Amino acid sequence: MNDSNRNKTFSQFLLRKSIDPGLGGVVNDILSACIDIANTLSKSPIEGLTGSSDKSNSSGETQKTLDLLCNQILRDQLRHNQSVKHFASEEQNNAINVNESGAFSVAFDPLDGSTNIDINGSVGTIFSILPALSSSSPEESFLQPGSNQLCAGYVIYGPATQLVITFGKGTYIFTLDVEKEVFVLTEEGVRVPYETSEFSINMANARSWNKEFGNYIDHLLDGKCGPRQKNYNMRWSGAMVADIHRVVSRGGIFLYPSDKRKGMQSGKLRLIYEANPIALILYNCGASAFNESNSILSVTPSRLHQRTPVIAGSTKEVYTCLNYIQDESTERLSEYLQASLCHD
Ligand code: FDP
Repeated sequence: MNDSNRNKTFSQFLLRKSIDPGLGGVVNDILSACIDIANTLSKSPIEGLTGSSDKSNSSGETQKTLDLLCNQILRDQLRHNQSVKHFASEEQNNAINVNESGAFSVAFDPLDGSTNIDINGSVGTIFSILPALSSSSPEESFLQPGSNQLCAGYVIYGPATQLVITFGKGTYIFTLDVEKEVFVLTEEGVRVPYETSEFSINMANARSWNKEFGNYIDHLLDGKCGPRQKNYNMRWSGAMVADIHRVVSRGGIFLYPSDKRKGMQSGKLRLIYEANPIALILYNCGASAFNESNSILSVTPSRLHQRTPVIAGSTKEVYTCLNYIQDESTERLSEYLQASLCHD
């Protein structure tokens, strides 16, 4: 990284890149909320904030106490920002009107991977900023394809708190200086390697996958002895932000496909709050993000809480996976190649 840019604060970065001040102000407010969230998370076991609440979200998932608290922190911060027209959260049923003359619609997942909270694992906040539409309902403003996003980012709360962000040209990583409470630039021009030998999936769902997708994973597991002719490593943290951050940092493929379980026919992850912002970040570092047939960013959502399959990461591996899903002949190829014995 160019030394003159290292440790530039986020505010200095906004000025240097001539980011629209209204848009920059919205991101600054999101980041203030994220600093609050980081502080809240670090004290949560002391203050008895871990564990589940007695509430559930619109998808019927039980909400953690911290899901609700982090949602409230973001709401409180954004509702005073004059540039925000609406916001929508994974943790709320409906989109909220903020300021009629605002220019932006902000969607967020306040605490992604919150099941990791109880094990002190990494979690994150994901956000997406769209141009606000002057439409009849706040919800309609969010029903735009992800390619319309003006800015997308996530903050990962791990050993360091980091912001990964794109304004549609390149992806940047900032690290929170906890003493000064500012994010400083620690990496620019982030690139995800084109090829990988690492995949990320919840293998416990294998029995529910469709046949073609199962073949793809089988061939990764076959390693050098199978048609892919190389060994793969697997990692799954259980928080999308953490698994995607690995992909951003060193390449890989992240997979949450559709499967045959009840309610999972369209996958598990949310298009507007999770998949779209992650997809914009990945595309801006040379990686790819698809549902099982199209680029995620090309999909126009029809519902606020719409789910989507996600196949994202190192481009060559993403395309290979799509070839399997869309072509049953790989099974025959596998049988043929398996006939020749191979050992590590
Ligand atoms: P969580 O439910 O803990 O918020 O957003 C959904 C998500 O986590 C992702 O962060 C994560 O990748 C996925 O669900 C994990 O799902 P499984 O428990 O089915 O593996």
